[in-house]
Amino acid sequence: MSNKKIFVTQPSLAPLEEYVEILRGVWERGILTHNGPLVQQLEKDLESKLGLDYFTVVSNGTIAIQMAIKALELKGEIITTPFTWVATVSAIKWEECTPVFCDIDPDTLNMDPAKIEALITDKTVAIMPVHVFGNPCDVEAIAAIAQKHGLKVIYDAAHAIGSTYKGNSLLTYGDISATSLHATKLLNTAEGGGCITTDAALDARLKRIRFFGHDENKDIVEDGFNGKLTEVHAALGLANLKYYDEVLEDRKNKYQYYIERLQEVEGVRFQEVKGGETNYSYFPIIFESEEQLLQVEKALNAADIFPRRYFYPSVNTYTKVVAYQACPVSEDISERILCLPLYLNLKEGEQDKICEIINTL
Ligand code: T4K
Repeated sequence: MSNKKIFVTQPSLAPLEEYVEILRGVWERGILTHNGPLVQQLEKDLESKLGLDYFTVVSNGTIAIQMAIKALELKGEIITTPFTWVATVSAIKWEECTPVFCDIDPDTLNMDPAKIEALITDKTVAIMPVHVFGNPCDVEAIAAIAQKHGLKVIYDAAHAIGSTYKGNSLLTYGDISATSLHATKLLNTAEGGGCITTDAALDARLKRIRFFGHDENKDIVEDGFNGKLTEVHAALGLANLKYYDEVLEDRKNKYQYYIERLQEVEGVRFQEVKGGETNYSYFPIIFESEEQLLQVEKALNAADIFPRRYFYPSVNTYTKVVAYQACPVSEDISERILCLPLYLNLKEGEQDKICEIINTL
């Protein structure tokens, strides 16, 4: 085995020649952006591959969340999870809403639906859960609470392309799902993202917001901004999409192999997937203590293996950005969770080495 460094992830990339072949058309047309033919093709192909009504591709996953908030005209408090990447919360803040943190379920790592209602006030306008590491939230319980209180639901589905619930793409749930096509995600356009909805009028609005608020005559009819994806990025998405099934299957196998090899390790447990199917996009392990985590991390780093502490620290503790609200479960889990390397090019011998190091500590 080579001594190359092993990171938490590596982008899944189609063969370069296939990407270049798609780019040839971009060069010929000279259309680089502004809802070009490849962006439209990518949207159509994603809709049919994932069984979605409307997928509007955008320039990144953070903008997708902001666009969802804008399209639903939300102003007020948004109940979200502290166990996430900071982008969930910064998007809420950039849209001048206030994040209110709901603690998580210690097993699924998703927002605990039983804790939502106590946080609802007369200022609450929406719930924004995250399908953490692609693990489906309890979408039915969340929909019932939202309906009872007249709230919108936006899913931060940054990790969730490929996850399903009752056989449907997880992205079909909520008023809007906002996903990411970042380099580190299951399907990538280098940078990119998308807003998914089942509502045609809402989708048309999202497309206007993405493009400065223009209508088809270039009149300004919305408070829009620039959320466009370029043709060069869409080309990469189209090239990579051809390998989507292979990537998903490979991750599933590697995810299950980790479970087999690590389930006997003392003091270690895994994220619980209930009521749906994950896309196996991350492999988090939860230790008994931060001390145990640090010991494992140190041993892996010494072998040039670099897992990541997703998500650490818990976002409610970023006091330069948010007012602290206690979320003891998220704060506790954040300190003792580590995501192991998981990607298409991770070799069997490399995965064995990771498991051996963890097993022998
Ligand atoms: N909501 C949630 C729940 C999210 O997790 C995210 C993003 C968002 C919203 C916002 O979506 P975007 O606006 O990003 O589309 C990464 C990603 O930058 C970020 O997209 C992701 N979540 C977050 C969980 O992870 P870092 O700081 O860990 O990335 P970095 O550069 O350390 O990369 C991790 C490893 O991946 C590296 O060790 C090497 C490898 N890598 C990375 C890049 C960028 C490559 O091999 N090639 C690459 O091009 O944030």
